[in-house]
Amino acid sequence: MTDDTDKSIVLYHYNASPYARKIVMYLALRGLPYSEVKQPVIMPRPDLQAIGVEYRRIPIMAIGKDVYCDTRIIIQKLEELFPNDKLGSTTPEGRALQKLFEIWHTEGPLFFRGVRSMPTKNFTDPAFRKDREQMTGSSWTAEDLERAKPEAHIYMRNLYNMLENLLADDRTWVLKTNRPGLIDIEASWLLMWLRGAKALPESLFSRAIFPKTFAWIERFDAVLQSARMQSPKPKQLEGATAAKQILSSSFAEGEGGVPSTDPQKLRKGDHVELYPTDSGFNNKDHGQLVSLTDQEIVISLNNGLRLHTPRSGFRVRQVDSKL
Ligand SMILES: N[C@@H](CCC(=O)N[C@@H](CS)C(=O)NCC(=O)O)C(=O)O
Repeated sequence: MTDDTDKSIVLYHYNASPYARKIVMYLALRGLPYSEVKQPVIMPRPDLQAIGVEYRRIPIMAIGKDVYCDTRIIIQKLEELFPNDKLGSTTPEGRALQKLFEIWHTEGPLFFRGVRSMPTKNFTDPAFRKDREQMTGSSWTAEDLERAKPEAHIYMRNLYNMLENLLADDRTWVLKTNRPGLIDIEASWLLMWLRGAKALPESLFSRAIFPKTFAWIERFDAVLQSARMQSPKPKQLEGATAAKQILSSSFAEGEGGVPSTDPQKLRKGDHVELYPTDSGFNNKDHGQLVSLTDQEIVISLNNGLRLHTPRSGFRVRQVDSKL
């Protein structure tokens, strides 16, 4: 049987995005070839309009005609669609801990507190502040950012404390594997970003206070750097070229369905809107419902692309078909 699915990976992102860096780390550790379409740090993003996507958060990944929004679904699909030598844990406890780190960072309070731990001077551009206020629905004034820092530092200390505890027995990687796994990414990407920006004060986050965590991050960084040197360099694509390539490719995965047992009682083909509920909620995508599971929502856009999001942290609901 021939496999006519299209597995070319296109990543829409910008370098400063910690979420995008998480995916770039993953792709480097896997040595997977990909193209990238660099995005501005604020809206508008015409390259996304060119593929009919309203969702505004970064990163977004296309594989063939399937478009994945949110790092949780991006990593899940990279694991499923490229299963040889994948990074996810193979033990039940490992998978559970990996998931909990993901939830704590992405659905839980950590990411937002990580951003609040960044130096306020990094966010002085008025256009940037306005853009992020639209995206998060919260204030980004210098006074409010400063006021939020002590509380944010406590959240970050809780992460360091948790890691210091886990690494106390001198294990090299979080799940005692012989190379870093997905969990090492899930547990470190936010800290790596803060470390790169020298964001956290030495008085609260020093090598003396958290020796094991500092050593683990340095080890991981060294492995990542060497993986980056060995991986294929990402191919740079213009938005128009990427759109043409994506729109004319085939689907990366088969079409699922909508079970009659789903608590929302939606049906395949329903006209729906789809948007994240934690941030970026003003940007809503519309389309026909293709598939629903506990983990995933898939809709078909007008241009034929299929848009995938995680189920948690997103809302899908039926709208008037004339919309
Ligand atoms: N839960 C999402 C969050 C993504 C997110 O918040 N990304 C930030 C950049 S790190 C963003 O989109 N910021 C606003 C923007 O770039 O428009 C994920 O896992 O991908």
